[in-house]
Amino acid sequence: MKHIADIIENHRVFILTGAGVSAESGIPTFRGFSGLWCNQRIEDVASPEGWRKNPQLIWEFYSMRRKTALSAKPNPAHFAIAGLLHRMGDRLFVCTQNVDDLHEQAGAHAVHMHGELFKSRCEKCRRVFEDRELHEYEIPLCDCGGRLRPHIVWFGEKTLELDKIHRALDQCTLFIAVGTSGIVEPAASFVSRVAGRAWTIYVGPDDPANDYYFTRKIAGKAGKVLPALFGRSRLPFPASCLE
Ligand code: BJW
Ligand code: ZN
Repeated sequence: MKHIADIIENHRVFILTGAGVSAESGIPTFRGFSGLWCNQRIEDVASPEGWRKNPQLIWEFYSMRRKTALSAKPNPAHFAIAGLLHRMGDRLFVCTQNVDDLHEQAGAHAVHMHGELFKSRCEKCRRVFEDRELHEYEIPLCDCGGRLRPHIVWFGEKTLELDKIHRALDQCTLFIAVGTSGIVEPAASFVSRVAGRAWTIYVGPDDPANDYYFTRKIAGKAGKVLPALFGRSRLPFPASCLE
């Protein structure tokens, strides 16, 4: 019997992960904050305007996020992706919108297009630092005297590594998005860029906003679906769908 993992491994694969992949590790999805944090809209906290208005509040928010992420462990979805990467090497490109380090903890290298929670950046000299400290009470400073901000891509800011990501998208023959609502650009448009040329699969419990562009949708939690999809399970749809 043909296994889906064999078929997947014959492709050049692009995996885009979103907050849903880390949900089973105890990290709330972005819209799972119910849109509010300390009576602030998330969009106002994760924005350059929010930083300009009240940098201390922004550091409180990201310190809270660091606290949660510091104790989080990768779940079976992260391990399934790492296992596939181990088998496929450079024929698999993993791009994440998540700022946690759970892909890395599971042993996978992922391109973090929205930045990294455990890094900070100097506003003045632009150096990027590894930083796992909490800065709840004062704004940290760089050796050069500049203020440190979270190394996070906020709304209105340019996402990271977009050229590299576009090259990988243009080469892929199978695109898999997992646990992302398909609302936030430019990630939401990756699927339409490859649709018609590559197979496109969505994995998650809810339909994403961009579901029109997916040739297949597999309803379920990432921690259940991905180990089955990338392992030796029965096909959730006919193998011919991907050949
Ligand atoms: C499960 C599950 C389980 C639950 N298993 N699944 C075009 C049109 C309109 C607007 C724009 C546009 N282009 C750009 C914009 C503006 C803006 C944007 O997209 N706005 C939208 C709100 C409309 N985009 C930007 O500003 C981006 N910048 C940009 O495009 O710059 C252009 C530029 C060019 C040149 C110079 C300057 C600028 C930047 C976007 C940055 C996003 N940053 C954030 C916050 C920072 C990180 C942080 O603090 O955490 O990143 S926003 C937030 O959303 C976060 C996420 O990474 C991102 C995506 O969220 P995601 O992953 O989809 O999560 P959710 O919560 O939405 O969905 C979770 C899903 O999981 C759900 O569907 C559940 O069903 C599912 N799920 N459990 C599997 N167990
Ligand atoms: Zn500096």
